Amino acid sequence: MKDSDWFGAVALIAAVLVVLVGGWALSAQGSGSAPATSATTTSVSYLNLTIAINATTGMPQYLPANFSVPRGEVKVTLTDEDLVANWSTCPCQVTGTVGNTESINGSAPVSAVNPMDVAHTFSVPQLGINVYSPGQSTITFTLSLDRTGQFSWFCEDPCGADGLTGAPMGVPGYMSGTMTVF
Ligand SMILES: [Cu+2]
Repeated sequence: MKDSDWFGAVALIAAVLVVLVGGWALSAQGSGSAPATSATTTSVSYLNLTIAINATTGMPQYLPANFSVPRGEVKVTLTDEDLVANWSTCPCQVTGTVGNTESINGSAPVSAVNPMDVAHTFSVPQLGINVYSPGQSTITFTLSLDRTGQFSWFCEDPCGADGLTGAPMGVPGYMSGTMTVF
């Protein structure tokens, strides 16, 4: 192929891309005030987290601790295999989720959780997210993530036998990790 043909082909591809991207941008703008009904702008994805008992240390551990989710709506299921616990100073107000609610074992959405029932939290301070997990339970909640980046999450319930040192609270990957939004 001659150089001029190459140039022509590249120019054609570039022109097609400009048209495609431009059209996408226009349609994204056009959806405006109704993103919930627009399949092109709201992705829905799913994230499954488990709090399991580490077979070696015997300590509760989030699996996975480091994970990636796309922007948009993320429907999270958190299965807690740890024992029921009582965190008397729990703030226990659900924040940062869609509706500021969570469901516990398939319940209707609740905005507050009984401190007597809280074994662990899933908290992302940068995003204002706080959800509360009773032990031996499955909670579900939806996140609406509009910022990309890496966000540290924590369990804020001092759930280790020795407080904040050692596993699980003091060892990354047990009760803390990184959520990457892409
Ligand atoms: Cu914990």
